[in-house]
Amino acid sequence: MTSYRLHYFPESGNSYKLALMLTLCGQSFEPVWTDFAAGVTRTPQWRAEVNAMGEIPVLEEGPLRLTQTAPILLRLADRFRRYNGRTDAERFEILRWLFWDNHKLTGYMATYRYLRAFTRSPDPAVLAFLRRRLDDFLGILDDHLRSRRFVIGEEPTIADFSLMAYLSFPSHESGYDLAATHGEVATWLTRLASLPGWRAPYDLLPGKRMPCFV
Ligand SMILES: N[C@@H](CCC(=O)N[C@@H](CS)C(=O)NCC(=O)O)C(=O)O
Repeated sequence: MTSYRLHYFPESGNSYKLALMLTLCGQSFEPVWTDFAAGVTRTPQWRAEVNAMGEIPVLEEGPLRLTQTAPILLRLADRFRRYNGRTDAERFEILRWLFWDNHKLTGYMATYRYLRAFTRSPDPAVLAFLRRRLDDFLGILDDHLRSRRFVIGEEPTIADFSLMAYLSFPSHESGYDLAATHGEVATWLTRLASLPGWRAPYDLLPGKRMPCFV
């Protein structure tokens, strides 16, 4: 049986993507809490020993140290034969949405939420810029979900787990009331939260939290 260790911090939606996927695949993992707020991931030592890209999460799989959630999700989906799509066309769609999520939805939401909730006095102009972009991205996802139960179609895949991660944290952190503004996204999140074994982010990612200013 493979042993997993996940380097994470509780507010990290990227860590949640992996924690949720492992959990839904029936795998346990050892949580390795990392003091992101104190700048541990910026230290030369951490970059030399844990992740040269300076990012959380890092997943240790036995002797391997893996980074970047998209290829890790693909690897886990292959290994456990779950949430991977059934056809080449579906797998192409999964890749398409994983790339879009990393560049657009997660990329902007992670930055926006972090600045808004976990820094003391964020620049209002920066927040306004990021929010305008996010309004557009959430609208795109909302339109896409109008005619589908899940992102790729009728069954959940790793594309759902990637896209949903940052939207699954308490709404006061992002300031988005999705039920009011993006009803299809809100319904899809409820559908995913009812998958057997689903757990909320702060349930799966325990430990000391950062001060939240909102
Ligand atoms: N594309 C990466 C994104 C990882 C990422 O940006 N992680 C954040 C924390 S959730 C981070 O470590 N940021 C540090 C930085 O941007 O300097 C992935 O999917 O793993």
